[in-house]
Amino acid sequence: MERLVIDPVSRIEGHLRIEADFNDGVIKDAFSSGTSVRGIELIVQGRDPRDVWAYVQRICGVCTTVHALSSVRSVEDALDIHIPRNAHLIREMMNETLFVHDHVVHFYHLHALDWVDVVNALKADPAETSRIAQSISDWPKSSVGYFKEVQNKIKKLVDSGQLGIFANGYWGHPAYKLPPEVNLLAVAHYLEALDWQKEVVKIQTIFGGKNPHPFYVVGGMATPIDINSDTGVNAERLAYISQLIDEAREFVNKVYIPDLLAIGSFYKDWTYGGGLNNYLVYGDFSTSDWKEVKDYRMPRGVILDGDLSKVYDVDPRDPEQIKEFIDRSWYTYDGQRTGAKHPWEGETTLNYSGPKAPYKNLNTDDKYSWLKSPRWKNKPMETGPLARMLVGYALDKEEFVDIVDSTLKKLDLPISALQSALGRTVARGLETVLISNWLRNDMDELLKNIKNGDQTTFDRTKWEPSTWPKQTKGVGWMEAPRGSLGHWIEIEDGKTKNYQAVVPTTWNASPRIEDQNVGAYEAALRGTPVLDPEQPIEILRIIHSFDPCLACAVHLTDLENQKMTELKIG
Ligand code: NFE
Ligand code: MG
Repeated sequence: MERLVIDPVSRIEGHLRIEADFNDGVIKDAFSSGTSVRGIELIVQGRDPRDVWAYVQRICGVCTTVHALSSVRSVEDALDIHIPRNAHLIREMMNETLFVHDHVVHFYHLHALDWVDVVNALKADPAETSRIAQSISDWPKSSVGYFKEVQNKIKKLVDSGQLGIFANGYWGHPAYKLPPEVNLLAVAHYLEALDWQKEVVKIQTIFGGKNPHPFYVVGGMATPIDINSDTGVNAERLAYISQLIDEAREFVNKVYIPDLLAIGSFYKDWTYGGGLNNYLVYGDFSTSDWKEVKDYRMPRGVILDGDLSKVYDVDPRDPEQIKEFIDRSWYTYDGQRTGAKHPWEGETTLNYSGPKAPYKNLNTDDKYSWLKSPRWKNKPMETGPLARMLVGYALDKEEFVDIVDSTLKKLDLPISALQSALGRTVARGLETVLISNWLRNDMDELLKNIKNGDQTTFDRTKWEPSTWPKQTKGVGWMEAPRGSLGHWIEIEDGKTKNYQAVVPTTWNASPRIEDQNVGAYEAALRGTPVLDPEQPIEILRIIHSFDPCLACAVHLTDLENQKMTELKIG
């Protein structure tokens, strides 16, 4: 048995380390470790619950809006605050915009190069690339001259010996299967998507005042709608958002999805990376209030062992359902090295017991990660786009069934093929289509409301802490791009007593509790053949298909002293 270490796994957010044992070219077992830790759950203790969103939003700059949304939801749940309709619609659109932005950026900039050989695009005939482009889409940038120009750009990079954003790829690896012409098409769209992504986030910038980390407020949104004003969110800004939404949908439907299917069709026999086949979705995108589960456009549920005939209910409030284990994580609970707690009882006590740097290997027989291990009814779960597509499909939601069935038909694949790395990547594209449609619908509804004279975005009825109960607790759940997210808050005397975030990547990248109870990454890697251990592209394909965000998953510490700085704010 040989142990392979990839640290850090690149083209992700945060620090992820994979240690994989393999034998005869096949991964027998794998260990996923988050190697940095932050203290954001601790920072907010004792603070005003109305301010917490602004702190926890800094958990991540990639899913730049979700922690604020989960946080205000948790406080509003605890205080029974209901927000105005416009605020609900704007919050939905903030998240929908994030999904569309995040998924496109993930596909082109974080994941595509596991499937697309950039250097091989130099061998392409641009006329043939142009023909292929026009056969799969009516996206206007498709001339022979355009693809020649892109090819020249790549050639300049390669000739200079400095590949820049394309450096350190495994170019020429036999696992790359695309013809040169399709590689060229994908690289062209990689560059176009870089430009496009800075446009779509303007929707968040306008509604939320800035991006990354737009503004929220407990009780609604801090969005100053006044259609007759010269400033703020006026008629002109709203028309601009509408235009950005249409442009975003056009890019998704004419570039992202055709590319996804074109690339996917060459990798149909690469069926690895499924893994757990247990899927968890809290659900979200309600057409009424966020807690109205029956009105979710993205439905809630759990699927076990890949059995789509049964969908189990999920309740983030139930202490028997959601627990975080620390058996293999560098924490203690009540001074003990093992155990499990529901987030309302949760505890963040750092207790590093790993090797001293520099080290060769982690002690994977004991604790080996800063991530805790969240479990549903003690079972490990995958969360994210694949889980959401499968739960929507299993519950017979029309939009989900239609898009999944038509895509599988185009690719000539059975539904079971989705339970793989490539299937996860396809599922992410399909949900982008659904969510970009909802983005359009929500904007239309907001415009209708405004036209009817409603410009309210904030309700201050329960703004004053004197109106709050002495003690209360709440949970804000949602779907974030990488999966189900929950923030649990306990409020006492107007202050935050305890705060716990359980994040999508914590579910997916969690360490095992025991060898039969491993997280989604570890399960997905087991049994995968690796052609060349010096260039483990197979591991990247599988891990990247989850779109890891370790910054989110381990929400600073000096490894020796456990405490790096103490800030006194007067
Ligand atoms: Ni930092 Fe995040 C998302 C959250 S993590 S990216 O999506 O929450 O898995
Ligand atoms: Mg946490």
